[in-house]
Amino acid sequence: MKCSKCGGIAVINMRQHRLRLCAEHFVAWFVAMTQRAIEEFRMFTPADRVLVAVSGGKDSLALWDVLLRLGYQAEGMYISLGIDEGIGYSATSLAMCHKFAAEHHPDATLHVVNVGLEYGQTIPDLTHTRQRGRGKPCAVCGLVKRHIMNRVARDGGFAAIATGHNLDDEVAVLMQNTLHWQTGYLARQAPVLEERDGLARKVKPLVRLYEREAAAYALVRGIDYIYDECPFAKGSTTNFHKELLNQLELSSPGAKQQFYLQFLRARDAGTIAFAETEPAQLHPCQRCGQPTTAGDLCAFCRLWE
Ligand code: Q46
Ligand code: ZN
Ligand code: ZN
Repeated sequence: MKCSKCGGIAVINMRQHRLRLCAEHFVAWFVAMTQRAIEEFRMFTPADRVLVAVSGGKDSLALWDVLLRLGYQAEGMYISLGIDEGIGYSATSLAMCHKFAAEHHPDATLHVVNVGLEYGQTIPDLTHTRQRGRGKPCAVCGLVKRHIMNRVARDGGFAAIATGHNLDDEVAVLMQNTLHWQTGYLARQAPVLEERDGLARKVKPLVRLYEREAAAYALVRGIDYIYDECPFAKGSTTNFHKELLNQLELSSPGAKQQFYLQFLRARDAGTIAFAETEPAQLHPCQRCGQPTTAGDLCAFCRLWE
């Protein structure tokens, strides 16, 4: 297999782009595709400070690497959830973030928030007290992560929070929203969520890239990452939809990309329209000051009551 650009040995064949690239040209292509999304969706500029949510996985570490290589002011943020499940998930993923910074960008800043140490209970502890250990901890976990990310972004004066969501993630959500005709979500699903009433701006610079491309990027750049996903992600609907979409992609290369990008184009051009539900009114929580739709206390503060 030869590189479409230089004739050297190709390390990846991207059928949806009819492109085979060698290691050097693939890295340049991946960085350029990220930059293209940042500009196309007006995510941020070199003058902005960006907080990158890193999990120790391939997507978020690849994103942090690309942003730093592009010269953006990108600081990492890791939230330690205290999940072990026999594989030391949180400990290993934090170690991967430190290792990445030390090996690739020793001058980079990594903010670490340890939920257990800072608030007295880990995510599994909270699930135990709140749900008597029943069900998955994902609802509590999502709430805690959103709160902490928003707090760090706001206190640190960051222009945006960048997450490593790739095209596979976004297209799986799109499929889920379409299958259930969640029109409110379909009206809002986007690579950029604007700042609103104290909720930090959120951006997804890898939206043009497939998951396998992020994995290939990490491999070619020698980025070590945690291969296991969070043990609680197993069997999720998102993973099931990702598998279905991969089968579709196999027989029809580019299907995932088309589904997502054409949805964005058609919606933004007004060809398809979804009635946007009026966003709920937000007011500051009396304890932490973060925006909430609930009563005096936000859902996060009520967790610890
Ligand atoms: S929500 Fe659930 Fe994730 Fe939290 S408990 Fe793990 S799978 S990490 S994205
Ligand atoms: Zn080449
Ligand atoms: Zn609060």
